[in-house]
Amino acid sequence: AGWDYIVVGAGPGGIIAADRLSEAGKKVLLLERGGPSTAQTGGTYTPSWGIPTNLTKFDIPGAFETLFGDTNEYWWCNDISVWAGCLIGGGGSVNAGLYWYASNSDFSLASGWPTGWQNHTPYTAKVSSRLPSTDHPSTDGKLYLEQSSTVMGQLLNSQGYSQTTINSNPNSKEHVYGFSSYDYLGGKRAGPVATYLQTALARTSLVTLKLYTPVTAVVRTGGTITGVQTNDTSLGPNGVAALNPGGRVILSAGAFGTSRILFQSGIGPSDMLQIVQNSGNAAAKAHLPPAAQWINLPVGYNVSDNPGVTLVFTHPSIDAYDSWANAWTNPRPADAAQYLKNQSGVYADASIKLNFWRSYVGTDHKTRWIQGTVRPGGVSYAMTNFPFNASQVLAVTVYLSTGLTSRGRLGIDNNLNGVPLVQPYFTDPVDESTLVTAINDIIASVKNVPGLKLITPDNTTTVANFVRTYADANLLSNHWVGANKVGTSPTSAVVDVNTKVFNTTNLFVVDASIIPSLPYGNPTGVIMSTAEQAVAKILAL
Ligand code: 6FA
Repeated sequence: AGWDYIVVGAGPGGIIAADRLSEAGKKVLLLERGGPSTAQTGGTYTPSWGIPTNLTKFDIPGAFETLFGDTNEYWWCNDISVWAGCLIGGGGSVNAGLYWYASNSDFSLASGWPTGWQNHTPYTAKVSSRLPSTDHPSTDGKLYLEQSSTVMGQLLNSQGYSQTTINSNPNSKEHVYGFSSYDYLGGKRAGPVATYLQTALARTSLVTLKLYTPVTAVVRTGGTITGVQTNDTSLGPNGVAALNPGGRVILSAGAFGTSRILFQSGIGPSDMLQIVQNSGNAAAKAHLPPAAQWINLPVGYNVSDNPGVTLVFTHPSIDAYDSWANAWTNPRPADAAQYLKNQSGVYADASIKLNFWRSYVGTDHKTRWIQGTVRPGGVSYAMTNFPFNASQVLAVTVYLSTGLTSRGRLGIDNNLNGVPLVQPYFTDPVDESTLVTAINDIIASVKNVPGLKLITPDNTTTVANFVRTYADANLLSNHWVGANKVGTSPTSAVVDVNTKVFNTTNLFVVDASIIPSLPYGNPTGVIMSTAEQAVAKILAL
């Protein structure tokens, strides 16, 4: 028996697709290359201090910073050169969990969406009803470790910002700040894994989830897909999982993962397909269709990611929490005990406490938004010749978001690893100058907050030089969008308005890569709304 739908990748996009398709009575195979994440999914990576506990590294919000720099980081994709999650939930299981409901601007024509996508409200409402956000994640309703919010709130007030509950007003991002909004429930990471995936898996006669099952390519005759190539012969001869007649494949393997599957399926720019053809990977080579069947589309172009530059300060009121260095291996006993008892306290929250937004008009007269995030700690961002007290450090990362004009390109290298080919940061110098202006504005207000000291950048550099020399690896924010963007023409887009790959009959993409440009904030809220709307369009075809 075959499948009505094969969904490749169990990240935010793929999970929502699998749930809504099975809700509509479709038989769905959900293929995920990684393994379990949270305890609910069978994950077992618990801290030594949690005895006995079923709270894993992926469940505990306060463990977020410790995902970087652990001894065996099996959760990161080992064949993508930037951070990407390869486990159930994808990036949603390893990210900070910052979660912003979509705004009208996020789906506007000006943001590059084609006509037909602007009425996002019902889909955004579906997401928020399945997964409400919280800006008070601790189960006792209190905020913890909020000194950095107080300090930066003072600075922002002096610049005419006002405080708001961000997700109560998704459309207002002008001179506002508010507490971080997260996709946590009950003091634990939730995301689509805790909600949509559970309803999908409850439809046992319709949904099959296979873990540790990487898809290398789709199997196709011309533009018609008949199945997908896996490593699992229990799914079909030679590991090919077959579609039912009229069936469809949905790629939800993330920006780098989906693009690679397309290249290995003979879909994309010829330079990428030639890398597959000439590769030492015999299986990938063997599954690549002959050149006469290649489909030329701009897969991997048009990518953006928020460039972020981190300023480091000290203030006597701050508890830097050892910059989270001991949060996994050697926690403060009272905080660990409190969290284990009822998922309250410091550990019920990730490091980022406050977020702020405003717009700038650049020298090209275009409007760009900046988002700022505020966290206690962040000593690793300090590059300074000033002496400072590490236990009083706070870090403010300033990102460019909606309206940024730089674009890069992603692809594969000769080992078929996913890589940025052209970094998406500051290819337009006005992006850079706008970010410099925004940072200068923040720095100009440091004097308004008694006791606040800027340590990075220090007095050996100018802000402009600091930003210009900031390493790409540090500008990176892991919010890749646009590689398979939605549009109306195969010369400039990869999927059509129904998210179908151009020049195919039954291949779709539903993940971050179809989003044409960056939303106001961290993208998962917009990715989930996009997935809801995409599935509705696909089912209506
Ligand atoms: N986004 C937010 O909204 N808030 C945040 O706080 C935030 N922080 C981070 C962050 O701290 C890090 C370190 C990273 C990496 C990302 C962050 N993001 C944040 C971005 C957000 O997580 C991503 O934008 C979002 O997860 C993208 O969702 P997608 O559905 O497009 O794709 P994923 O990469 O999440 O999932 C792809 C899945 O496919 C994975 O489970 C992967 O294992 C699987 N897969 C890949 N290739 C496959 C293959 N060939 N076969 C089968 N499965 C495959």
